[in-house]
Amino acid sequence: MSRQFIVAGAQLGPIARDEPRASAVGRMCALMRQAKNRGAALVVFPELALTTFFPRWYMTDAAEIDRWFESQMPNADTAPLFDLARELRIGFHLGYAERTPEGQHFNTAIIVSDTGQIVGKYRKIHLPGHSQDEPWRPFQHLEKRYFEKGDLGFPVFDHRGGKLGMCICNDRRWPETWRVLGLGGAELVMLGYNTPLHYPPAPEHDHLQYFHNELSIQAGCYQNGLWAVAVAKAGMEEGSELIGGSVIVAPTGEVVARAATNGDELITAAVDLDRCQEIRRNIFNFALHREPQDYAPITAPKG
Ligand code: CDV
Repeated sequence: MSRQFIVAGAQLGPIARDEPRASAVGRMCALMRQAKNRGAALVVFPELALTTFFPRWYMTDAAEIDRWFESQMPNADTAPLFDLARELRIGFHLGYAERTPEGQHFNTAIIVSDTGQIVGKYRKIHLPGHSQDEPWRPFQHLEKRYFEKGDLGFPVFDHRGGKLGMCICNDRRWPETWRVLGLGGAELVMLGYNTPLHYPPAPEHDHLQYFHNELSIQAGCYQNGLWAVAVAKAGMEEGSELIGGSVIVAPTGEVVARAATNGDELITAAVDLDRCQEIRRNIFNFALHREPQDYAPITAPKG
């Protein structure tokens, strides 16, 4: 299979609190068709792409909380995406809230092949925010309340002739995420995000949100010699402005595609997985130049 293909990032504009999943899936199917028309082999959707970003509300009722989660994948609401992928022969990446048969809750992303099979799964490890209601905030960020820390590590999947990895939103800010994926051999990392423009604990950094987004992704790509497709849910969603700025970044750290709007928008780029070697054979040749014996504090217990 060719290691050169077109990849698409399908940024979504806001999803209203009462917008049915079928509507969000309809918007995603339209973007998937656009991606196919542009020759893409793989299309990346954002974090928690099926609903509004529900962790912005404090909830106590288990049934009310579970309504935001998917107990099966695919299910009746998401089947059209899987069917269309099969029809168009295009793979996709999807972020969603997962409820396991054992009742665990994760912020999850999957890779689906162009035959509609789930070929990879990742559960978010770096969960930002807080777990109790904090009424001083203009909106909540309760990921620590609604999700458990992911239990799958940072797996890398052999797919499309390459090695594909995933991370989710806050994960992208942590160099450890990228390094572990890089050490696993990842050549293309897919990630979705919901990043509010306003960060209540440090509002003095609000104007840096787009900068910090690109800084983190570009550094992760360059320092590990891999591609990334980073895709936002963007725009004014239920009173919270989410940044856009979806990007596709090359192993050199260069941005090769960037969204121009805060709505539903497709970005595409031609990816050559062999270009990872430009970095991995040279400045970041891990086998030659890493010095892990001096990195012990990185994996020491926190605190
Ligand atoms: N969904 C997220 O993980 N959002 C965080 C915000 C809360 C800082 C992010 O890192 O973008």
